[in-house]
Amino acid sequence: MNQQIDDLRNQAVASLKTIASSDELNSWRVRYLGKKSSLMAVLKGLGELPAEERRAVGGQANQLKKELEALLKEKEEALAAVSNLSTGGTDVDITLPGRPANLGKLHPMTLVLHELGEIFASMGFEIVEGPEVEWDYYNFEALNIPKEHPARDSMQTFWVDAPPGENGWEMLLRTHTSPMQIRVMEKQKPPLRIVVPGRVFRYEATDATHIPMFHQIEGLAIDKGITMADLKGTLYEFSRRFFGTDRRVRFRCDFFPFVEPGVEMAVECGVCKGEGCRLCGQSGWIEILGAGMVHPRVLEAGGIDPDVYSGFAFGMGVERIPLLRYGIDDIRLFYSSDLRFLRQF
Ligand code: YSA
Repeated sequence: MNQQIDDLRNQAVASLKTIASSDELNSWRVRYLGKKSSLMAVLKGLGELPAEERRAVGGQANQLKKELEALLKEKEEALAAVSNLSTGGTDVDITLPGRPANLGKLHPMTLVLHELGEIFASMGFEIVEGPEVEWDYYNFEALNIPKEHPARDSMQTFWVDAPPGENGWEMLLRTHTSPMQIRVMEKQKPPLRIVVPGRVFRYEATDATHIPMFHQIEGLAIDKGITMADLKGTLYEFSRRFFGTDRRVRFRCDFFPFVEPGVEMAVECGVCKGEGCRLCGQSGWIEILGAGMVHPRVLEAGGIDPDVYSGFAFGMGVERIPLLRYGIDDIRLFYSSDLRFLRQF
């Protein structure tokens, strides 16, 4: 019986496809759904079947009836639309060209991340990614920021209410991409050259250059004999390739517990060209990254001997890079979902 109903369905569906007039459609209706149709005969004969077969066949036949009724309605509407058109009706003009589908494109941050990845990959850096939800050990402790260290205040974070990990570690949303320095050192031994792009989170107020969720790209190079000159050379080369040769770059001393010595790098403001404006806080410069020579304690935490190896690291704020290149005066525009802004990239 199952096969018989399946065959009936295939036959009905195939013949419906060839129908082009309401007369033909009416004959089709009588043939497949009318009182004397095979389907009605099956439904009427259900009472004579054994109970277990009755349920299966009844279900299948009723489902087919519903399906054919729905197909009939659809076809009726399609034929009515065509007839409307041919008789001068205005409901549907099937000759009109379709509306073009809206095509999405990559978000400006994704484009910038791709470009940064390409620049660093061409300098021999491998691209790796890490978890956005971290243990405080990797985010702070292994980076030479013990509990109660004042440096933790500069990165207020979002703690996750979860059971503690190994050695009572607490869970948090990572405040920077630097925890990946340790994770990579634990797995790979020098020579090492990696960049880590990704999202980071900070519990802080927003303004034209600060948002609570932003992207960073971390860089780490470890080998025998790496010096500050390698760090500066790499970052100058990045700036030349991304911003062009005429954009000034400034290095100043800075403090991060996980480097010694530490620096910050700033780039001449793209909006005021160094004159001073709202975006750069009238200074003419925008800080884009922190960097330095990896602290011996951090190398040790990653299982690398600081007497043999040295390394440099940097952490760049990715949103600030297109601000500088295109002269955008507010970082919040990237996440405002304003298509007038996003379509420009
Ligand atoms: C320093 C030394 C290293 O060896 C490696 C990395 C670092 C950087 C360190 N992990 C760090 O996060 N430093 S930072 O707090 O100064 O942030 C780095 C960059 O992120 C800043 O220069 C800035 O460009 C960007 N940034 C910071 N807070 C931000 C932000 N961008 C947008 N919104 C915020 N709230």
